[in-house]
Amino acid sequence: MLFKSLWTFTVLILTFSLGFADDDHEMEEFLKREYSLSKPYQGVGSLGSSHWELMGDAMVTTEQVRLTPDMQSRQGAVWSRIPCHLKDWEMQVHFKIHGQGKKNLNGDGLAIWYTMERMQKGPVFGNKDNFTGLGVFVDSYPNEEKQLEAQKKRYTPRTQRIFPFVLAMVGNGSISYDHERDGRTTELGGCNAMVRNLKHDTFLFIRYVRRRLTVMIDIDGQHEWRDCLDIPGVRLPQGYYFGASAITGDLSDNHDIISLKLYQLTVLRSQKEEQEEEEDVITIPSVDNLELLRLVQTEEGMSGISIFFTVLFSMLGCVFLVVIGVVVYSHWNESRRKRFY
Ligand SMILES: *[C@@H]1O[C@H](CO)[C@@H](O)[C@H](O)[C@H]1NC(C)=O
Ligand SMILES: *[C@@H]1O[C@H](CO)[C@@H](O)[C@H](O)[C@H]1NC(C)=O
Ligand SMILES: [Ca+2]
Repeated sequence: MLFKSLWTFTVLILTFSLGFADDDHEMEEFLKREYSLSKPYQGVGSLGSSHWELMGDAMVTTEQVRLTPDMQSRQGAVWSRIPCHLKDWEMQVHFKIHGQGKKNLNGDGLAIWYTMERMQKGPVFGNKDNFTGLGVFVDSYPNEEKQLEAQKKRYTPRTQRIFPFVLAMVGNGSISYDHERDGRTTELGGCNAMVRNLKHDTFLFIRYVRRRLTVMIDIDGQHEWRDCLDIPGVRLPQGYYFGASAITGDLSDNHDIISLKLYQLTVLRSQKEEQEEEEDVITIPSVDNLELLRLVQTEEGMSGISIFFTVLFSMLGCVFLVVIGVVVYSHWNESRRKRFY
């Protein structure tokens, strides 16, 4: 009996450590040049030769691909010409958002795409609405939170956002991005990211492995990735296009892409997993348990760390109260005794 439970325990431990090893070590990366965009941007924007195509107001210089200049009512994009059939991948985006406008007098932001459609203008950071696939947005203007009244009614300080805000959304061709609410109604998750007018380099990292979407940012100039969102059960078909786009309105900014680096990840899969994925081919993008995800985000809204600290401080508070109680009681006891004698 003891032996049996020990055995189970060992198997459990092994499974766990293998699981972690699998995530951290047994994954190899290969830079895929055909899906990457980097200096000196050879042939980008010219007909035929390059893997990347420009659209709208986007321009190539020696230093960057400028999606929009710091001028009103512009939109631009750069799109890969080749559909991507990789199962697991990682995109490292080196970008820069900068302009003359003071804080919150700039806009509107940029987006990184993995979508069925390409080269279409539109209101969603310079891409069409009702897109099909994944969009990761760096939204630099708080459209909704500018309407102070609406904000006070809807949100407690905890659920208010600070802009620029990074947000991910999966569209299936009939889901509209609500610009006036900064995409709140369709978001999968996000984080704030003070990325504007910085001297150091800023990066965004999008990883898609085993149907798990992870977004991280490196914006403090420390060469450290900070978690932004991490969601399992994100179903994205193969054969979509990578792209980047940006838009300005009444307010503007320079939205620059310095590089897009796409890595193929080779992940070991068990035969069972392989088989399951072969039988369950994804044709329309979707996210598993979306309702549950929303519920957890809106109702709970507390991260593990904040729960930990809440519990910790509550306990410290109790201890403190007990100590105070004991001190007061003994004091009172003593003075009572004094009165007796
Ligand atoms: C797209 O998603 C919406 C909302 O989840 C759903 O109502 C709709 O049926 C989906 N459309 C397709 C084509 O799957
Ligand atoms: C997007 O989809 C919604 C819902 O299906 C529809 O009402 C709207 O007209 C569509 N918008 C565009 C621009 O296609
Ligand atoms: Ca916005």
